[in-house]
Amino acid sequence: MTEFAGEPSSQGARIGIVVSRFNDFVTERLLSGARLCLSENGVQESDIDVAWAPGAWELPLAARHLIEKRGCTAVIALGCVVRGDTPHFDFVANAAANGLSQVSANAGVPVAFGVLTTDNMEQALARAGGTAGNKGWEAALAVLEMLDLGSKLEAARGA
Ligand code: INI
Repeated sequence: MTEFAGEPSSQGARIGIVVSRFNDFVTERLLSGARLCLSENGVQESDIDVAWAPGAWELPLAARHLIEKRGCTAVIALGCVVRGDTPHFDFVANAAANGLSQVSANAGVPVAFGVLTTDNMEQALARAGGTAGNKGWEAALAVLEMLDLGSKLEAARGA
C-alpha cells in the first residue's frame, strides 16, 4: 500500500480568492481569516489575487476566471448565504456549491468551499472568526494541503 497525505505548502502556489460582496460584513472576516492562514503558511502577498463577485451565485464563474486568466493554481471561494423566508437560499447555495465543485473537477485545480450556508446571521458570524472558528482560514488551509497532495501524487506518477 502506498499512502499519500498533503501538508500545507506554499511551494509554487499562486492563490486566487473569490469573495462575495453580498453580506460583506461577514465575508470580509472570512477573507481576513483566509489571508492570515496563507501568510502563516508562507504564501507571499504577490502570489495572491482577490476577486470580488456580487454574490455567491457568481462565485463559480469568478473562480474560473482566476484559473484561466490569472493562472491560479488553487482558489478559495468565500461567501455567506443566509436562509430567508423563500426558496431563494436553496437556489443560491446549491448553485454555488455545485458550480464550485464543477469548476474544480473540470480544471483539475483545488477549489475550497468557504461559503457559509446558515439559518441566520448569528450562525454566520460564529463561523467567521467567532465562537465556531473561521471557515475562511480553514478553506485556505484546505487548498494548501490539496496543492501538496497533488504535487506528491505527481512526483510518484508511474512509480
Ligand atoms: N447572495 C449571497 O451571497 N448570499 C445571500 O444570502 C443571497 N441572498 O440571500 O439572496 C445572495 N443573493 C444574490 C445572488 O448571489 C446573486 O448575486 C444575485 O442573484 C445576482 O445574480
